[in-house]
Amino acid sequence: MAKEFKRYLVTSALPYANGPVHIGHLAGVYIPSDIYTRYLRLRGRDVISVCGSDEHGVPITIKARKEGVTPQQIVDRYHALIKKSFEGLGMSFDIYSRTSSPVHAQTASDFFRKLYAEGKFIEKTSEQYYDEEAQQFLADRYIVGTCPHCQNEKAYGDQCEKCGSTLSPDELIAPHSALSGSPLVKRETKHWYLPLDKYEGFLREWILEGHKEWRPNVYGQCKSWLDLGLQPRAVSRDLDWGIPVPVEGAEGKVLYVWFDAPIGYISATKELTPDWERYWKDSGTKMVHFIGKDNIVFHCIVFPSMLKAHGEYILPENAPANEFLNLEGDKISTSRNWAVWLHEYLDEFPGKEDVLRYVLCANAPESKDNDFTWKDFQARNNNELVAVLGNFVNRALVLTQKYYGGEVPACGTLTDYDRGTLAELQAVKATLEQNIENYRFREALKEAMNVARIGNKYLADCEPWKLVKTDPERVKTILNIALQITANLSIVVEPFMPFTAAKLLAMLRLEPLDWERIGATDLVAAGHRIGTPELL
Ligand code: B3M
Ligand code: ZN
Repeated sequence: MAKEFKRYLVTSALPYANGPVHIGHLAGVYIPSDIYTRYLRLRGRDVISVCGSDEHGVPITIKARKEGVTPQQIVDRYHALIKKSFEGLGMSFDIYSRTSSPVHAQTASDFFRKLYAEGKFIEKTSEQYYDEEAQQFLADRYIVGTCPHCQNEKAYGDQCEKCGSTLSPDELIAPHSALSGSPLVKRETKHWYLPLDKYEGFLREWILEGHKEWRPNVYGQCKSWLDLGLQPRAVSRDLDWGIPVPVEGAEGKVLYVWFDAPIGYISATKELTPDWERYWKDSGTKMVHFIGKDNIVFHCIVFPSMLKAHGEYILPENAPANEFLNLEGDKISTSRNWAVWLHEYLDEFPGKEDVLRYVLCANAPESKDNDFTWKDFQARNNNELVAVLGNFVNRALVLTQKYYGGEVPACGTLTDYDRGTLAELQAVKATLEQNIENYRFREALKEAMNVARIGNKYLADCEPWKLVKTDPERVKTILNIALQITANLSIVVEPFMPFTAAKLLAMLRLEPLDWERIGATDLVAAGHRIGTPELL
């Protein structure tokens, strides 16, 4: 029997504030998260959804240096852009915060201090590359040299973008500083490490035994990390941008971005509600992380080890990570500007938010990488949204307008065909709920759209526009049923296409309907006057 939960805590990966959000982020993380959260709200569950900008890390300092501005200016620009574009797409987080906030600095520092005070870290001094001219230690990305594999002279200390090899600075030929160009020297530096190896036993038990229900791609990745054996992981960096390490002798050192960022979920919850501890510390909470596959190790291995080390927090119940979405057959890349940026889509396709939400859910890379093409976008819009959903709703409303001046006709005696149609409608709710509860959002969307398919078929089979001459009484029943199906649509599409749900309710002139009413055939009362139909 699945464990009963009192409340839900939905987290979505904090987008780096060094660029806009693109369709890969949406398909991978944010649309699934919003569907799940909206569904839980419709069912009246106690749910909060937290997100925010991830504003630390080396890529932000690199972008700032390239543009000759400060990291704060970079994160201010992109935090605002991301927040606005999420709102534009109907992302319904309860809070969209940011990790440069004071509450987060305090929360992350307290978290570090507790682990430090309880001796959970290893302190280790090691030699790191140092730029004497720039007077600073160099993160791998700040080291350039010739790639030993493909002779690319602009290879970085962590990877060569030309041949894709993962590198370490020692492998580079003639390594030098990307800051000043000066040759590298090594200098001693102290860092703090989380001994992940000490948590292997706990992780094996918690994941491999306790969460066999996790998605195969997530479970499999955790298993291979554990089978490879975990190493201590540095939780601090020699950087001037980030949260200062809050202990003596740590001048010029900040918390490693992947140590501080997940704690951003906690600080965002603190900013959202004084009741935050009920969500984070009570075992009655179901916490679900929505992430992309490149974040699995941080959300299923590192962050749970941090939470375990801290001792006061719950652990995630699931992390249904999606695979990657490609664009026109090529990997989406911010640096190569190969992406469909959300803010540009919203500018160029006003009023089409739900088309993007629909296509990205229908094509979501839930179990394998998938491809986004504009051809497919257009095909799905025309053949599914317009031809099925739009066509059905338009006929139901226009015919009601035309035959009854917009007044809902009374439903007469049902035929067997009507009863068969309504039985199909009643079967949707359970399947829809099952798919959403199990994070199968593509299947769930198909089920929601099935209501439109049922309606479309019903009208096409009954042909009220022909019958109206010979059997006007029968047509009243047909249109009454068509309007009940339209009202059902306004409920089932809400998690996926909230803008369309609102339009349907406006055209029917109804208040939002309760999720539990899915399948009902008395949602629109006879005599009720509907509004003017508009094309969806
Ligand atoms: N900032 C986003 C990424 O890896 C990263 C997620 C943090 S979630 C705590 O794309
Ligand atoms: Zn190379």
